[in-house]
Order: sequence, then structure tokens, then C-alpha cells
Amino acid sequence: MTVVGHDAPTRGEFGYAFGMTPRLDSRFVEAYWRDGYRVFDRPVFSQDKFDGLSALFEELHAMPLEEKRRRAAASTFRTDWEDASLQGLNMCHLWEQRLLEWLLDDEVIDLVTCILGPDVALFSSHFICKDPADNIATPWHDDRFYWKPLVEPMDAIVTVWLALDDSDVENGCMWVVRGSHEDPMIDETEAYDPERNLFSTALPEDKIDASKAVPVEVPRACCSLHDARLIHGAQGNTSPRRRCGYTMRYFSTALKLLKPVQEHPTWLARGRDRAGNRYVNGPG
Ligand SMILES: O=C(O)CCC(=O)C(=O)O
Repeated sequence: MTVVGHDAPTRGEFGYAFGMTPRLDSRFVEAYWRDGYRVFDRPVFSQDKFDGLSALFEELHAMPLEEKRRRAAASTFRTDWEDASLQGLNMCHLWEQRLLEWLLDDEVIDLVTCILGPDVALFSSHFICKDPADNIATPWHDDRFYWKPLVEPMDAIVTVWLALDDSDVENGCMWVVRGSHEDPMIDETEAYDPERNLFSTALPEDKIDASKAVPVEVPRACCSLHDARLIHGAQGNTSPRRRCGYTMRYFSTALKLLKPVQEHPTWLARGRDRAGNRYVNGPG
């Protein structure tokens, strides 16, 4: 791991106030780095805060495409949105900045800093909502394939997968190939039908040893955390229950961003920059 080594920021070495217990203990953090993921089976946010995020999600989920287009066209950051991204609520914090209240909240950043160290920034976000019986799969993939033009190296990026609904095997929870973050990236892809899959390009099925995959079941309001290098995917939701997760993604500021901040807007969430990056909220 690339992280550690810093001047102590106000919230202490691993992002919690001096004298307070870290949100994740050392056993959790060691297991995370060994397996590439872990489930945090306690509420991430206070009840009020979680309810506020759920209500905002319902508003965005129900919003007509025309209204999403209107909001996105007025975004300070990007105006060239594709309908699929708007409908899929991918990166919607760039046009719905109320989401930053949760993405930069101490309760979630206290988890992230336990994993990545004290200096962390917001990379991206995406509501991945599978409606009842929509049967849209997430093919096996390694996030490095999609993010290689954006940042390097990719050994200190964590996704907080916050469950807005209970997520389990029945309604198409995420599955991971435990420990695969230690393997070199498989630089091969295959085309997938975008009508039936979340992505149209992902890993070839025959490259994955699915017998090593394990389900990541997460109760509503809790989260899983996973490494960007971990091979993961999900089956379609064939159940009568919705399965929605908010993926909140963070990186250590020791990693180098490869695009100007206008092209890939990121926010310093806590601590300081360590790689000469620029963020929407500074420095520079
Ligand atoms: O929720 C899913 O189906 C997939 C999640 C995922 O690919 C991710 O969080 O990187």
C-alpha cells in the first residue's frame, strides 16, 4: 500500500479525533488489505442523515430524464452528459451537489481514513440501483480497466458500497473474487449486451475462477468496502425486492491524478494533497 507518512491533521492520525477510538479496528483493516474487501455491518450514518440520503435518492430516481438533462446542462463541471449516465445516476454529485454533504461527511471519511490513511479525496460516486426483477447483471470487472486514464497507481482506492436497501444473494448482491486485488490486472475484455448488463465492456467470463467468488451481503444502512483492483460483479436482480447501493469512491492523495480538475473534478475530503494534485476545493 502506498499510503502513510504525514503531518498530523486536526482529526488525528487515522482521521478520528484524538482520544477517540477509530471506526475500524486493526483486525478489520488487516482483513481488508488481505482479502481486498470487508463488510462494515453497522450503520455508516446516523439515522437522520441516512434517511436524508435515502429521500434524496428517491427524488433523483423518480426524476424525469428531461429534468435530469436540464440540471446537468447547468452543471458547473460538465455539460456533455449521456442519457445513460443521467438515468443511471452515475457521477450525479457533479450536477446534484447536495450529495457532497454525504460524500464528504465525517462519518464516512472516518471509515475511509482507517483504510487509506489521513489524506483522502473523493474520486467518484454512482447509485447502482437494480429495480425488482430488472435482471441487469454487473459483469465481472476490475475497476482499474475503466480508471487507468484517470489516476495512477491504483493501489489505494476504496469504494464504500452503502446499502440503501438490504442487499443479498436473492436480490443480486455484489460478489467478489477474494484476494484478486493482489493479482496483475487482466488486460482483456469482452463485449456485453448493454440492455442486460451494467457495462458493455468487462472481463471475459472464462478468465474468472467463479468458484473462488463469495457473495457480499450488506444490510440496509451498512456498507462494504472494496479495493479498486478486486475482481467483482453481480448477478441480475430477479427478486421482487429492489437492490440499491450508493458507491462512494475515495483515493489516497498520494496517488497522481492524470486529468485536469475540470475534466475529472475531485474533492479533497480530509488532510492534505501529497502528489501535486488539484481539487475542486483546493489547493491552488
Ligand atoms: O453494485 C453492483 O452491482 C456493482 C458494484 C461495482 O461494480 C462497484 O462498486 O465497483
